[in-house]
Amino acid sequence: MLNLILFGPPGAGKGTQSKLLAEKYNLVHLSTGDLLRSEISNGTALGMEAKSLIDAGKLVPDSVVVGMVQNKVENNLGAEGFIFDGFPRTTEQAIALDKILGEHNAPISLVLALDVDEDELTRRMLERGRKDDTEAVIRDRFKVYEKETYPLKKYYQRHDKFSEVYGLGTVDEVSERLQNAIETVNG
Ligand code: B4P
Repeated sequence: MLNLILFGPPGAGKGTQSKLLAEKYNLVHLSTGDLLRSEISNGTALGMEAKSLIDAGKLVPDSVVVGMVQNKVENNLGAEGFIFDGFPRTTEQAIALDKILGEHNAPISLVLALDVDEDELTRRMLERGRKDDTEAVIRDRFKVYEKETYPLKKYYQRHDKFSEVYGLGTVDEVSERLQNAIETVNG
C-alpha cells in the first residue's frame, strides 16, 4: 500500500495537491476538512459542533476527527493506498493514525510537508475566500498551527519518512516536486 500524509500550514495547498496525487496513484483521498464541511452542509449534529470551531479557526476535537478517519479507512481496506490531507493535526491524532494503520498492517509510506511562507498563505486564503478565510481567523489558524500541528514535524522526522517540498510555483510545478519525492520511496 502507498500511504501518504500531506502536511503543511493552513492554505499551503494540501487539498489542491492531494486531489492530483490521489488520481495519479489511485489512492483514496481522505480530507478531514472536506469530511467536516460535508457534515456541516448536511446539517448533522457533528457538523453543527464543527461549524463554530472551524469558523473561529480552531481545531475540531481529536475524538471527532479520529472517528471519521477510522470509519473511512475501514470502509476502504481494499484500496491501493490512502492520502491523508489535513490529518493528523495534533500529536494525539498522529498516535491514533499509527494505531489504526498498525491494526491493518499498512504503515505510513511518506509524509510530504509543503513549505510556503506566511505572506503567500494569507494571500491564497484571502483569494480563496471561504467563510474561515477572514484575516482575523487566518491569524488564529496560524497560531493554532504553530502550537498544535507544527510540532508533529519532529514526530515524523524521527521516522526517516519525511520529505519537505517547496510549495511556491504553479500547481503543476509543486505536483511534480511531490511526485519526485514519492518516486524516491516508491521506486
Ligand atoms: P482544511 O480543509 O484542511 O484546509 P486548509 O488547511 O485551509 O487548506 P489547504 O492546505 O488544503 O489549502 P488549499 O488546497 O485549499 O482545514 C479547514 C479547517 O477544518 C481547519 O482550520 C480546522 O478547523 C478543521 N480541520 C480539518 N482537519 C482537522 C483535523 N485533522 N483536526 C481538527 N480540525 C480539523 O489551497 C489554498 C488556496 O490556495 C486555494 O484557493 C488554492 O486554489 C490555492 N493554491 C493552491 N496551490 C497553489 C499554488 N501552487 N499557487 C497559487 N495558489 C495555490
